[in-house]
Amino acid sequence: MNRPVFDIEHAKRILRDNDLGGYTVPTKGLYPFQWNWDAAITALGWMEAGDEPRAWLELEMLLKGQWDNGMVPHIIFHGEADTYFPGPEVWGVENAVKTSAISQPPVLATVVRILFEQSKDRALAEQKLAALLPGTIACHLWWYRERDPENTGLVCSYHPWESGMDNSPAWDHPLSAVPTVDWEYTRRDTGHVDAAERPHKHQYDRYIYLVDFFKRNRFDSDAIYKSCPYRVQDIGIIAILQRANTDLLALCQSRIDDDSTRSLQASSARTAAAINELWSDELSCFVSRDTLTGQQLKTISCAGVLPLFGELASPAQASAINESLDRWIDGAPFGLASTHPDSETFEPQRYWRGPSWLHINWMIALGLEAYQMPERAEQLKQVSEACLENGDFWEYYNSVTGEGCGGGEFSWTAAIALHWLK
Ligand code: 9YW
Repeated sequence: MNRPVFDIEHAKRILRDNDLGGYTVPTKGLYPFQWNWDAAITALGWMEAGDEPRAWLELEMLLKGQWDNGMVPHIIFHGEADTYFPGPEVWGVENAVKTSAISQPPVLATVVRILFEQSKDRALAEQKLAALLPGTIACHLWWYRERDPENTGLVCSYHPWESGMDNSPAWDHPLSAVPTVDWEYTRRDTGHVDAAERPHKHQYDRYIYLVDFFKRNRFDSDAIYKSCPYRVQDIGIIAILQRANTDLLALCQSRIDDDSTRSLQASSARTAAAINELWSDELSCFVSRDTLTGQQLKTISCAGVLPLFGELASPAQASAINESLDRWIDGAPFGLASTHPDSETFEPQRYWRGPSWLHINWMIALGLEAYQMPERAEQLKQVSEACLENGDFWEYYNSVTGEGCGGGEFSWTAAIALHWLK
């Protein structure tokens, strides 16, 4: 296939149009602020668009929202907008820069490493790396300290939004144990996008309950760890953090060697030693676990393949996963469906219950390369390109028909196309 299958200028234009002055919104209207993992992926696109200073600035703006304890929030409310719910007043965070109170998959360090390695302006790269390293280290230390206080090696998440995979079927059971919010609210998402492509009200009622719960607990880490009604060891976050930690330690080499780097090394080793607790022989895939019940969450999802990206899988686990990808891609040929197409909960158009997301496909392809499976990585590239062939950069794609879904003119889709599929 001749590359690229998409209009490069169009992809660059999306980044410019979504740029609100140093930070890029995922798409106008639906998501009018800066999101954590979107920002990292989008920085890759700015780099490919030839604007190195702008790529670095995206990450610097993200860290402007970092909390004193090291957490990088999932949303940074740099400006005001009334097209999104829940906004800063609902989250109730009183910091100078308004943010949400949870985080998102920490792909930041991996992106910093890629930018640093690709950068042509070496002086700028050294300067930006020095500026970004302390915050990035603090972010990783936060994950291990606050989200794994018992040193199990497996960090936990307090909200489906934290996973970045909001309504994945993996969260159905733990979320059903969360009470519903007791006040009325108006969703904004279904005013922008077809409700058939979004989570249901019964899920939103619980998402908002949790937002209230964090506020009621004054964002106190100990209190939330002890009493949060949703506490899941999320295989996606764990795998992405592991990869990012490897990348961060590589960047620290010959620059920083202190208690923080030694602590990060020890954390990575703990994760590698514990990961088999999240392997399911029955499903031939990694899974998440509800820490409140101790039960594995038996869903075959794209998150369960991400341990390849984190290089956490044994060779036998990697080849078992690889075998299952045959049927996975046959059943849903446009990218890697976020939920396995044979699963009862599979819905090819509904958000994280089956559509294909190009930035996830990219991470999985990198994982496949790390396990010496270049043909499969190439296949993932081709099925991702197939999504773009109608010429538009959607939030995500129906994995059975290839139809674009969710928001249009979407930053991370344009960015990952520029970075990966050009
Ligand atoms: C929401 C911005 C974000 C992504 C998440 C995705 C969605 C926001 O959009 O969440 O309100 O549901 O699930 O991964 O970062 O693109």
